Amino acid sequence: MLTISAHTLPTKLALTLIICTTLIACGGSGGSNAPQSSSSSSSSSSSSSSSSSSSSSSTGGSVVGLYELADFPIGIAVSAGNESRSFLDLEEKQTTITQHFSQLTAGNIMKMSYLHPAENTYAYGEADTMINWGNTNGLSVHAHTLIWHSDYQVPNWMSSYTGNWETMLNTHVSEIVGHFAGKVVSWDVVNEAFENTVIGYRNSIFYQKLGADYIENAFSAARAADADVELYYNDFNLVSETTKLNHVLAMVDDFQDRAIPIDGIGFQMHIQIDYPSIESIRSAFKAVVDRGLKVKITELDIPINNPYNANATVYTSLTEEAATRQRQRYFAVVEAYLAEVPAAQRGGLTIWGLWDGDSWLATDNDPGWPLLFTGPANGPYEPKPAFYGVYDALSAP
Ligand code: 9MR
Repeated sequence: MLTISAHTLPTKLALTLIICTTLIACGGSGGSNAPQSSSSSSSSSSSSSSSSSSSSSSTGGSVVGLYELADFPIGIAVSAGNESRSFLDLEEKQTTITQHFSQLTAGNIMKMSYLHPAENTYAYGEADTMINWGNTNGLSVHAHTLIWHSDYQVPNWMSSYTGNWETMLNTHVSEIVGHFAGKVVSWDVVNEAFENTVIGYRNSIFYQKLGADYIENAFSAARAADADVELYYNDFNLVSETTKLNHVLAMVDDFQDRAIPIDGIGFQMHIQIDYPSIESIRSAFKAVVDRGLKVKITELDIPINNPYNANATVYTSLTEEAATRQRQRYFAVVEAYLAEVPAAQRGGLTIWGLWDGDSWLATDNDPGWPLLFTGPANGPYEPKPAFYGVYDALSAP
């Protein structure tokens, strides 16, 4: 499984050699030497700040970059631009990102309201800076997202637009995709267009204006603006809500019948530690694979508490038990991905944030602990047992 895409190879290997001597110990190959103990990462908090050698981690194991274990992009969602905690302001974040990831997604700054703040104004500066950093450091960019109903993401000028909506949205898509052509490898073209229930299409402002046509229009306009970029439909609950998945699959079937361009489905996967079942996850992946599309896990995070399960153990800290369960859950998700999705259809795996304190799920009452790394806020960031869950799954023969 140790395959690195040609365009990332030289820079990434060089960076790994430099960085792994200062962050955590590096091994020469494969994942068989990944630390196996769930406590392995928590006890190594001093090693990253003080170590300048490539000596072993606390358990005697050693690791290579996650991305080196995969034949598909291993992505990370980042804060950038003027957002607080931008990775571009924090070298420690850059260090961990370049060591383990081969793809960036902007957690926010490539959404509609950021890129298109007024009808005739596009604001590309922050995204360009982020993308240039990625491309300079050997990371590709998955772009998120051209059309999303969310109230605070639809720009105000658009919400109150009184002109021709079809023309306006086509211009929005083609202008933005055109600008980033050749700089990003894939787009979430439309995000969250369906309800979980039999209702089907979400009654978004776009749906109210144009009916379901806005979705296919966006895919066609994106393809016209960039012949090479991969085009994804992205949504949540696709691994847990069969009704919703079926809406998406019906759309895919219809697109394929009518030659509307679409390359893959983005499974957000903001999932729970105990829900949904791995069988449900596998069968959702398989349904998309069977249609010949790519499967991309676009926003994976797994908090240790499931607020929807009244019978679940409630963890008030990242105990060894919770960390071990989380590690096993991450392992199972990645294992399912590798088992169900043939190599040619793997669009990649993106984790929705670098370290626990950065997560959208973290609140004062419940930090969630959903990600692969732990803080302090300014780093250095230490891999959690969850990290080794991903690592082990990617390393498995
Ligand atoms: O993580 C993102 C958070 O910082 C933003 O405040 C929020 C609203 O823009 O969006 C979050 O990311 C969402 C993503 O764009 C779409 N899928 C759900 C994600 C979590 O809410």
